[in-house]
Amino acid sequence: MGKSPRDIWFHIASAELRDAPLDSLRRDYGGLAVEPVYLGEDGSIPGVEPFTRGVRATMYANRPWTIRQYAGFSTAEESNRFYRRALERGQKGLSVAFDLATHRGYDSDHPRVVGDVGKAGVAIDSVEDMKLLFDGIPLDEMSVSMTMNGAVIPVLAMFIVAAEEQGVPPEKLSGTIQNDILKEFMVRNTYIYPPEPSMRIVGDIIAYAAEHMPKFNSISISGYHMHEAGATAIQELAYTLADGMDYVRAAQARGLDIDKFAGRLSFFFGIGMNFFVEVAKLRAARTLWSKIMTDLGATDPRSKMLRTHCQTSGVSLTEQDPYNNVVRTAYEALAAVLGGTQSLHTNSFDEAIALPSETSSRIARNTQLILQHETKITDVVDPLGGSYYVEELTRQLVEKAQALIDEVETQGGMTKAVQSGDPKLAIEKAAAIRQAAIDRGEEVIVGVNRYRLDTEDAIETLEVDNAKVRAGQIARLEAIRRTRDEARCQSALDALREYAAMDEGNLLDAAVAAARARATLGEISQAMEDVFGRYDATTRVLSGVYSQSYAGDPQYEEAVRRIKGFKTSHGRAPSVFIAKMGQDGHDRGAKVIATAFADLGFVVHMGSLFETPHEVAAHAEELGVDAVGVSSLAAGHKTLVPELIAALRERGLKDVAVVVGGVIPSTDYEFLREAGVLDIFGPGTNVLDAAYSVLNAIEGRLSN
Ligand code: 3CP
Repeated sequence: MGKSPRDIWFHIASAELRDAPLDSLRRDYGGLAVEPVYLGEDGSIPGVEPFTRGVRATMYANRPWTIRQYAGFSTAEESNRFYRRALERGQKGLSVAFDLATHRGYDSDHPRVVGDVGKAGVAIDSVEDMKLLFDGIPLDEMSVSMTMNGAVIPVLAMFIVAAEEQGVPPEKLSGTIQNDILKEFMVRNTYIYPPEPSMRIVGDIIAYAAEHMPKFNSISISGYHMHEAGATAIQELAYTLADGMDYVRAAQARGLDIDKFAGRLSFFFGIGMNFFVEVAKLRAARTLWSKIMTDLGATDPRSKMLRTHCQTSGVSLTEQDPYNNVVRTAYEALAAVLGGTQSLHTNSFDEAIALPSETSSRIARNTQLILQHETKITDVVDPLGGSYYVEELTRQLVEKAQALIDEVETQGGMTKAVQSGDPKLAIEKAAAIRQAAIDRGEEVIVGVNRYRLDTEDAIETLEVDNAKVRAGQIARLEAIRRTRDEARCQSALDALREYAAMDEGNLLDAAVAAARARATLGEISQAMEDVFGRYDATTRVLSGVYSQSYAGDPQYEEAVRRIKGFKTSHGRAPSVFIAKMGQDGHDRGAKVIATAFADLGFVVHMGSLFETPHEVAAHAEELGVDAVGVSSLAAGHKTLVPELIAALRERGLKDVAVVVGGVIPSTDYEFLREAGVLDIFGPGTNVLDAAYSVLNAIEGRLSN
């Protein structure tokens, strides 16, 4: 007779429990007897392929998920202080946020990153910075996640060398490197090199980790950023898993045995407000991945486990009535946990406005601590398993995501699909449809399009003195360049360049040697850029989504009429240049605005990503636009916007209206207005309101 599901579960659970008796997991809630698991008739068992009910038999009953808050700002010393405090107060793992200069492979003294250094994460230029970042944090004990994709080679190399100089060899390092470049081309935009060499880098890291870092997760295949860019649950699932398939194939193509590396592939999903869909999404992801890996040749069950980190949704946070965000984040965290995540970041309530403050970070961390210690939800494995609704949603997500994966596969896989730009456009379309539903009030956001407060109280926010951080980084860079053995450093960089050019040798190996010789992050990146080149993406803007969503809407039609009126009186349509400056690649908002404005009748020019204020001013002059709309989500606005206005004035373009949208603390509004900005649109701005404002500004300027 075959083993019963309970026997199978018991066998795996016992191994997970090591010597502890199973009874230790049983609970008594005041006379109510509670088992750690409830098994149904469908044969689905937690800890057993296809892992729909979770990758562990005992899940949180034996070990709760890792509370892993993503953080980093200003200098390595400041971030280190923040980490140590968080660890003292209940956080369990680290997750490093790097600044955008670091992401894009620039040292802090590079002229293109003046507004970015230390802003949306910590500035890391060399091993010396990396050592300060982990000062007093034993890297053989603490698992460290690093969100890095573009400059992944120098950052991981510096991490390895910093650990080495702490006395910790690579085989003892535990943690995760994001190393997921495909989604960067789709949504997050912190790529450096073109797709092909970027895929080689991913493969080199997987290979290096498989050989030298057995406890380290070599990739975090991320749907989160697609979710944030507006992807539907089906798109997030399908594109993420399809990315994973390409990474597996890339590693296999270099001769690696799938079961040697697949156990260290990990995932990352975003968790939004559609509670049960988000729970089902994680269950569906595990189900699909297990099958995908079987098809790709995996035999070890560990290779088929989809282990994931989750983050509550940043775009679900609102600038208006921001304490509502505490509630939103708590529900999202609950969905992530009921979906069976391994690790979780809960957002701080002020993240739609600024960098999290000390208080908001504590509330975010405590949201998870309260779930783990007070709610008892960790006592029972997959408590929603068997719910008719959740099982049906899981089934549909599996089926529909599989259909979309098949579509991508017929195009030749994700590396090819990404180059066609189609998945990016599909996500942008979903984002525009959702934004239109919010603007029309069909989708309710409490405190924004319903139950809005008459007056909003300003909340305390954290600000980084970017000029000070940059000056400090530049001083440290100068000291490193002065004191290092220059010949050794240059020959290590030459070797790296050669590995890149010859398409052989492991780039991470060569970068570790360069990092030891105190080559900087910018120099290591540049050595590879000399061979691979820097990728310049073409920007495509959708049309028609807004006009379709608003068909028959009187307010929309009134706006279209006004723009037609403008055309009649001026003999041309009003024109706008949408600018993204600095290294901030978050372009969802910019794309939504571009799409909507174009549908309304504006002539819209979408700038490239990563421009300097002077480049934007030059385009504005060349194109003769009436207005420049700046989209800023990475806190560079106070440096970059005044520079843009000065650059426009230098060119004699004093009539070009400048408006700013994105994540701007209300305390900066006055500063920006004084600098010459005509209007500011925070998160939650209705697109039609923004269009009227821009049109009024343009007409005001033209009639003066
Ligand atoms: C877990 N373990 C167990 C059990 N559960 N053992 C017995 N019984 C159980 N029930 C074991 C595991 O096998 C593992 O050991 C160890 O405990 C740790 O558990 P884990 O589940 O692997 O958890 P963790 O180490 O936290 O790793 C989680 C994953 C990792 C695998 C998801 O990749 C990760 O931490 N990712 C985080 C990614 C991240 O922070 N990203 C930030 C993005 P073994 O290892 O020995 O098996 S922030 C981006 C923000 C937006 C932006 O981009 O700007």
